[in-house]
Amino acid sequence: MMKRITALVIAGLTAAALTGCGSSGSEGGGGGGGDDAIVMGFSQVGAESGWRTANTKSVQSAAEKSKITLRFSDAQQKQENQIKAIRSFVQQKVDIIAFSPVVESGWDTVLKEAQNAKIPVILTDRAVDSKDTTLYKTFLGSDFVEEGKKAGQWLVEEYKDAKDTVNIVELQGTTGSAPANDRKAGFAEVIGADPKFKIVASQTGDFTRAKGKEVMEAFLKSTPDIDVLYAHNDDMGLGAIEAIEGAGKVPGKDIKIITVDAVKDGMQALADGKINFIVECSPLLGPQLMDLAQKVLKGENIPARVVTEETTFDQEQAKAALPTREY
Ligand code: GYE
Repeated sequence: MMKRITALVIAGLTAAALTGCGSSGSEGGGGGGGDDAIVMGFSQVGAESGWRTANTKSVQSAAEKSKITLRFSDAQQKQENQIKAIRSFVQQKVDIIAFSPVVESGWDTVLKEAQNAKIPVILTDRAVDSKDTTLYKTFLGSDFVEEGKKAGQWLVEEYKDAKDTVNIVELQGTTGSAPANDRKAGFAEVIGADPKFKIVASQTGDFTRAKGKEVMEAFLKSTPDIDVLYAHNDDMGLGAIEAIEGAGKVPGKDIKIITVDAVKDGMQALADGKINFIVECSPLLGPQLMDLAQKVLKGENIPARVVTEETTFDQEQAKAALPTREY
């Protein structure tokens, strides 16, 4: 029975459906216990990008390898769905909850409920802004401010001899999400040192290709001289490339493009000369997450913050890396 439910849940049932199959899976319930009986409730943001798809796969396959029973719930980019899923995991008495918070704010109440039920929580990929850091055991994921800084540093170097103003448009990630807030801040800090860099338009593209295209089309109409596009992820950059080509301009030449993630499609566009620089953000968090979960449930100490290691790619580096790229 348990196996069948897990398979169904992995197949993508929503939080509401998850509530429905609530109390039937109690094999590892009751908090803690031996490794082989661990049940993890995992609330994913959605399936908005190539990054997210790779992240979901990584979490699912790592759970399987570690013999952790995963109850997977897709929130379709909605915080209310994540809150429902977490409540449902609490009701089901899972051993541990992991989730990737779609936005930073508004989690205290539900996290307190998990804490009261003595179910430990691990934040993966994205952070929350709760003042009470005892509400979660650790935060595993990238340093998004650093990613924004790396994007800015490339730009400063690329235009170091330029005298004229450099007009930049920015496609932000999901409004209120940690990666959108931090990638914006890190980038702004670095380019802010030189007044020739001007962000002439900045809007959310919600981390999706379709929205990236739509917003870039609007930018191209409203802003005549765009030199650079900074997109908070590859998918929005890829959507924007379609808009740029549609407007009769050459992406990577007429408009230089910087993105974040380095998923396969992004790396291909970089190798093809349509993107100029990508800051890597690794979605392969699954193995570390399972390892941390096992340690927490054994009562071992774990660091309060686990930062993912990542690099950057220019066009030549992308050509070299593509054949062995995992995602
Ligand atoms: O960069 C983007 C995704 O939270 C790091 O979410 C993640 C971001 C990633 O949709 O592509």
